[in-house]
Amino acid sequence: MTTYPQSTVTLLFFLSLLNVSCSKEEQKQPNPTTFPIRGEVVAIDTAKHRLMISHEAIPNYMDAMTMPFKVKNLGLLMSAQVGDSIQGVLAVSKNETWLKSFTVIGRGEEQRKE
Ligand SMILES: [Cu+2]
Repeated sequence: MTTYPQSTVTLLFFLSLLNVSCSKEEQKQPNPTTFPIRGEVVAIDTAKHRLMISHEAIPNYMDAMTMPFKVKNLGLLMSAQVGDSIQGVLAVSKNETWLKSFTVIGRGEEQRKE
């Protein structure tokens, strides 16, 4: 059996730690494609981290429709209210699609009454 010097073993150990700290997703998809998106929030599902959005057509990606979008950042998700108009950036990787960022550009009926 071959024995390795202690320094080599230590180096390999740290390299393996580095590897674990990078998610598989990031390794496979370092640069997700992004598309601008505009739409209205129809429903909010904080448990599943999803916003149901009635979105306008996204050139070169999809037609206008109502569908759920994953929002990874819970704080961002909570910044929206049902009825809000939002404008943001949709990220699309090989394995997933998610709403990377957005800003509320108009408050819905419910909020305007208050
Ligand atoms: Cu869609």
